[in-house]
Amino acid sequence: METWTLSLLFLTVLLVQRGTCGQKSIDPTVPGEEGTQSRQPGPAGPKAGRCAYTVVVPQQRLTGSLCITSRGGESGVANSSDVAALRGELSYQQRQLEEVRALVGRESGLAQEVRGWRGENAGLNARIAQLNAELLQQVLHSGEQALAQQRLQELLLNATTQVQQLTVSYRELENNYKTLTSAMSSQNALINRLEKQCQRDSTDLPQQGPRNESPETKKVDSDIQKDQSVSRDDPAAITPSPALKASLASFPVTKSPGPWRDCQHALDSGQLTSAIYLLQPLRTNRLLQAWCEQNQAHGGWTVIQRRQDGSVNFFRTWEQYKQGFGNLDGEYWLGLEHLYWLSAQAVYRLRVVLEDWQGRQVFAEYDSFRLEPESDSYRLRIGEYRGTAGDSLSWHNNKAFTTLDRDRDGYSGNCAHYQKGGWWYHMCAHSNLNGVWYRGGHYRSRYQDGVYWAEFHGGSYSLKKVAMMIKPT
Ligand SMILES: [Ca+2]
Repeated sequence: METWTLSLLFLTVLLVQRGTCGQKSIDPTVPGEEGTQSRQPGPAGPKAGRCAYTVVVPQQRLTGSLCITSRGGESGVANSSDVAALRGELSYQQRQLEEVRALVGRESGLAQEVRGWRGENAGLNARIAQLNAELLQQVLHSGEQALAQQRLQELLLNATTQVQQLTVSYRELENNYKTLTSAMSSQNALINRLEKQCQRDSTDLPQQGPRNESPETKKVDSDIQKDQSVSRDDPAAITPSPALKASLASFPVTKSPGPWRDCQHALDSGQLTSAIYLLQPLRTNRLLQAWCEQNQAHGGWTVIQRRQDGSVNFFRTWEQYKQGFGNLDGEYWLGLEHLYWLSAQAVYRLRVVLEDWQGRQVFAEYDSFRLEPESDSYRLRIGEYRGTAGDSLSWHNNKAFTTLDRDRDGYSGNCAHYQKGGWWYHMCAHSNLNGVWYRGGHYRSRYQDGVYWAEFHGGSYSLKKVAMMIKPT
């Protein structure tokens, strides 16, 4: 642009000079930024005083160099017409120059504007670069977030899988438990049938005085308490037939005539020996056998529960807890139904006798004891405590009985499952005398399932000997 401007100025100067030598005009508007002008040396001799100009324009506009030659009048003296023509030409050139100057002014304005735009452009470029950097950072950040989310999803997936596996395991356990319960029930039924068969066989035998029975026979005879009872629905049971009486009397350890209302009744009738006695509560047709404790604490105690060597499993079903189980001269449970009828015939008190592994004996007595009927889940009703063991049963007062197959406790699960017994569980137990008999006192178990009385050595100490007995007040 500047070169073009200078070229135009130079041309103007030349034209002004030409005014003095009577040159012909050339077209100064011929475009071409690169165009050059050169003054050719004038001819010598007679042609001196005349001017000749050569204007070279870019070849891309014109083909080849353009040489314009103008000669003055033949006479070599400028006349007035030539001067007028030159003046006209000069004024024309001046106008052209003004236009060019205006153009130059506009061009410089445009150049400034362009420079301004360039500056703005640089600012915009910097801003775009900054935005790019921010965008990149955000992309990277969002990538990290996506990774974290993916990790969370994986964790969630793992947890879900574990829960599903646990559910499957739990269902398997449940099925196994049902199978075991079913097997236990069927075995129990089989034992009942065998014992009934045994009873019938012994009834059919002629009475020939004391039999020389094997220890196994003796054990079976005294094993399951329920087989010593007779259903009220059986008409023959209202008055025991001589044959039945004979069969019951044939138990070697049951030497007293009976039946007695309870052990106090037997004691009052002169039965002073602690042994198994035949009992029949008032207003019932039930005949049952129980161990009578006639020496301890003034005697007359009907033993309803006993633990002493872990020989009997107390993790039993409702039906078994209802009817009773175990060995009358060893560990046994008298049966909730028997307990109900016994405790319904008078006001009874309960005595719990405990012995630890160092031989220390303590007791807990409750001045009243009775059970509600089965329709109320043999709910426990006990009175005031007194004794040396501490009171670990009042917390269970007014609670229903719970077994592994009948949950009547106040806990969301079944306490019998954890405590491994049947009891008047609350949430769950301060006493668990039907739990697992562990040898040696302190035991290790996942659950608090030992034979314990919390007020005496706590819940993680399994007692050596335990007995529950009742007696009318
Ligand atoms: Ca429960």
